Amino acid sequence: MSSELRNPFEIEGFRLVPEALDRPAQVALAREIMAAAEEAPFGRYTTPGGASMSVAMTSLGPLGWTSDSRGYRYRPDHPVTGRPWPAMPDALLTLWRAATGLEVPPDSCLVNLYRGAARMGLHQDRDEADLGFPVVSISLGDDARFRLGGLSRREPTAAVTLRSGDLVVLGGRARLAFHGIDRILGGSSSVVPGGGRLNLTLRRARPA
Ligand code: MD3
Ligand code: FE
Repeated sequence: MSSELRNPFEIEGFRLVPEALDRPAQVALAREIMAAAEEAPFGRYTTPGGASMSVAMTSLGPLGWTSDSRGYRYRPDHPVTGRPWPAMPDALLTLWRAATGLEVPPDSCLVNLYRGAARMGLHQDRDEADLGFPVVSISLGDDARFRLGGLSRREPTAAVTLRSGDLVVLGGRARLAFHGIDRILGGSSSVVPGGGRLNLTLRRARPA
């Protein structure tokens, strides 16, 4: 029997909750994130291969995902300011608990800001110590074409549109699926101050 799936979105552990946040909650959260980014500015990281990422990133919570020429890692401080990352908003801790049913809280929220032609190539998320913990993603602002594949790069991929307020839980087999963002539909939403798309990924980076 083949391990390949006809439709990657039927992979075990992928759950999309459209409009998990209503419009007022989206606006409040987007504002809160942009305010936190005054303290921990967005930056464009460099990959170990030397390329500059088109997505601007910052983090909230005890640990933040970063990348530079020496590799990917979670660190407790902002790479430019040296200060701790801003606190994780309570609304995010509540969303994580509701979405996952877990008592163990996330220790990292990566904030991705997509403007203009920003995109994210197909990749796996495997920098976390315990890949048994799910990842929870919240989209705010402009629509995005999200691409999902299988557990190897060779497997077929398919795309869906993620809209403002949508929540995705990636657990089980989906946790190690290849995924990326093909493009943003610029100007499709006014939720993010200054325009564009924010994606928040809640993660448990360190063991419980
Ligand atoms: C599927 N972010 O930050 S979120 C990332 O919209 C990332 O900014 C994208 O991929 C974004 O690493 C996609 C949805 C998502 C997040 C984590 C996953 C999908 C995932 C982990 C495993 C499989
Ligand atoms: Fe990812």
